[in-house]
Amino acid sequence: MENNFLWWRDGVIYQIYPRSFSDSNNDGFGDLLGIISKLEYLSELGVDAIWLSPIYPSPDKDFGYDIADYFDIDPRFGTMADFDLLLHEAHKRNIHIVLDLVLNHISDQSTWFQASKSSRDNPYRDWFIWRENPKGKQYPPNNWHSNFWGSAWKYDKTTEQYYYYMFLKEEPDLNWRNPDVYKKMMDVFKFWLNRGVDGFRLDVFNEYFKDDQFRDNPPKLGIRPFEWQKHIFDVNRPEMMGALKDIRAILDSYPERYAVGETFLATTSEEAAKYIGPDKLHDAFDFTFLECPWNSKCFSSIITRWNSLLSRNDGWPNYVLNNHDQPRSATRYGKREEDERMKVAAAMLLTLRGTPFLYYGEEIGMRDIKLKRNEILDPVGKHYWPFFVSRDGCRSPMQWDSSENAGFSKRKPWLKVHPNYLQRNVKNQKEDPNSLLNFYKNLLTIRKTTPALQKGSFVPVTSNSRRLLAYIRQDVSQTVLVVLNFSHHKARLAMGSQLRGKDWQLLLSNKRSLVPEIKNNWLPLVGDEASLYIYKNKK
Ligand code: TEU
Repeated sequence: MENNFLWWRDGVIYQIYPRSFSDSNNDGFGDLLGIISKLEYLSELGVDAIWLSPIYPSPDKDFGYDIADYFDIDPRFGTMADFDLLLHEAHKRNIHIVLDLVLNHISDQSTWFQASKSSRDNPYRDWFIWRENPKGKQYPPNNWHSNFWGSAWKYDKTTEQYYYYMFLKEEPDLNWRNPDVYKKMMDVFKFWLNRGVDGFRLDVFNEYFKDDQFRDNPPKLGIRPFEWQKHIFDVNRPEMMGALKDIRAILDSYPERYAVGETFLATTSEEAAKYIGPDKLHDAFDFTFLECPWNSKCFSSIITRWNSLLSRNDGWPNYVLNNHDQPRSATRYGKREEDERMKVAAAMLLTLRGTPFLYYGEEIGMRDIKLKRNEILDPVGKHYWPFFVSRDGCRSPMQWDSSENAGFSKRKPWLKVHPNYLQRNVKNQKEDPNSLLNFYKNLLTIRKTTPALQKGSFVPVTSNSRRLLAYIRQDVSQTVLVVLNFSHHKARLAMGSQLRGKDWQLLLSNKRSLVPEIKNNWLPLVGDEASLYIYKNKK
């Protein structure tokens, strides 16, 4: 490992959905002690950090994203002592802890909101956004829409005003313009940093501030009502930049701390990039990657754009193929139970110039569970059934082995296990040298021991191919060539002048064990091949 290895830049971050990872007390619900019991697994896998989806007390209307108290742990996950133990045990293994902070909104059951709604002159009243429409109480204050469904305004009979919410009505938005709220939010960061937390994933951070005049959003064409307006007044307000600066100053007052933002409604890489920089966030997610069909051209154009955008502001890219809100990549791209495409995807994710984010179970190719209507738990899935696939699909319990409930718990889990767990599980894949899990493990090891794959430059080799994606990662001492075949058919790569006549060694491949014969400067590939070659630069 290089001396100046920086965990969040050169390492790999693994997202855990804690209620679905490992259940230590067999109540059907994953917990912190469960995560601790799997740290050895994560350390062997080779990840440098884990991001935990929310573990704070929550009435669970939005599965933990409706937090009731930012300064505590939900008893279903354990205690603050368990959390401190997790920090200690993780740090012992060089695994960093990233917490999910949902500071745009809070649960309607929080003491803050309960106080705020109790009367118009309660000291907490202004902690939330209360408004009315001069035309009368039957009219919401403006045309803003909730991202989930319906108007973003909920009328409260007791005090005869509307409050604002972007997601569920049980998730009222905090008023970041109120100085006490602002200070409290900064205290949340300090509280967890002082405990030893290494970083944060900021849920919909670019939604913290809304237009101070509450102007109507202009109309536009779209599929669902939320898209019938341009979200210019309810999101991405300029005041955000000041808040990011303050957050960054707090983080920078501790060594090696990190924040990655979930850029809400960022439909282009440009929008995400503007929040990254030395006095802003270390990183912001670019979700365009997650939306690519299985087509190398799509990935390639995003990679090129993201690299060039971030080189302008010294930003560092990150790449993600899965999270807790989207159907899993193995479900989107995988053919039945086959994992060859998943190996190509893994080889891409783990060799790009940027921080890779993995999502639990991705390393064993977990597929989404299918739910009957009465099994759906996700409020968004319930509301839009059958037009929208519920987010429950990608949140099913981790498949550890073939014992009952996939070794996740001895009790019936809170959400059902995928029936393929009998074959598809960690234990089986550990034993199979050709498994997806071992492929991920090898990639992680290679990434860790090959400096060119961490900070090395990125040079595309292919640009306009639908089938092939090839690129070079290079530093002063080594050059790695990554060749990925997105098709099922054989293909060949033209070895241009920069690739010719080198003494290539095979680093890793899912399809071959030796460097193939390069005839007339064509490198052959079989279908679904992912291969990494290396040569040592002459000094
Ligand atoms: O997600 C914000 C967001 O963009 C999603 O609401 C997305 O539109 C939706 O999941 C449809 O795919 C964050 C969290 O990741 C999500 O789990 C929460 O439900 C949401 O914020 C509210 O906190």
